[in-house]
Amino acid sequence: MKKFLYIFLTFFATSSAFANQPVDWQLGFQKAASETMRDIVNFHDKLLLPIIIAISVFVLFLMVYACIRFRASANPVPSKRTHNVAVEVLWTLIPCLILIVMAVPSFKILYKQDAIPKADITVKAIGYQWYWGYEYPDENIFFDSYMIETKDLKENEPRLLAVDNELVVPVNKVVKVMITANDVLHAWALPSFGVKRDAVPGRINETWFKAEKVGTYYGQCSELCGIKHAFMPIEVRVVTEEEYQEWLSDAKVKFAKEVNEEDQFKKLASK
Ligand SMILES: [Cu+2]
Repeated sequence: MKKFLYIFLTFFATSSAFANQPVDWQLGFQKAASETMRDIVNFHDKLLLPIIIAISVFVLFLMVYACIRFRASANPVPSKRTHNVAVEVLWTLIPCLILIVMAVPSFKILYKQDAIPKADITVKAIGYQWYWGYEYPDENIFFDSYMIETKDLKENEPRLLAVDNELVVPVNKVVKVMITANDVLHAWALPSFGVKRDAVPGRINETWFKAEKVGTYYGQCSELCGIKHAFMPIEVRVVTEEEYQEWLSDAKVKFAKEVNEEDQFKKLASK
């Protein structure tokens, strides 16, 4: 028993250490790192799971009861009854009520997630076959984000999840994500933030998240998009405000989308 408890505890200890990415033998969701995801996890754990378990136990009980009580030896002359109005009304009404009980909090979360608060930072994620491109429209930054091949992985970099250039955002700030695609349907999904939106060519979808903890979070393209669908992961590094500003000043040089107009003008003038 002690050994079992130990294994049980280590399982939870390790899963919290690597909580922002999938782990071997994982059950349930990745650990929440935003309010939205916390709502979703609570909804699942505290409302849906008890309902599911209660229904499963009830149906199992009915089956076992019917098997024993109405077995051929105990019940040689079976009833010929085909209708029972009361039972039929009940087994229609009760499931309806259960669905309503689930629908109300579900819609609440959906609408809360749908309303984008005033954004501190806006980023644009563009799906390509088969990698992501990220743009910071207000900062003149644009870069591509490719998965790192298994043979090139460094220590601690998770296989099929680590990328060369990750999205960097500050902690505790509302990040608005505009999502689109260049070729086919993709989907930008990050389980820890409770975020998943389709990337549709010619259309911009919007979502948002506010990461509450510094760390690295992994997601994957979640819309079948072709042969390398499984190899276009999403990596988001959540950093402190100071680290973000530092990254920003480097990125503005490294990933400059277009030459600053003023510089260009000066260049032309000097010719
Ligand atoms: Cu894709």
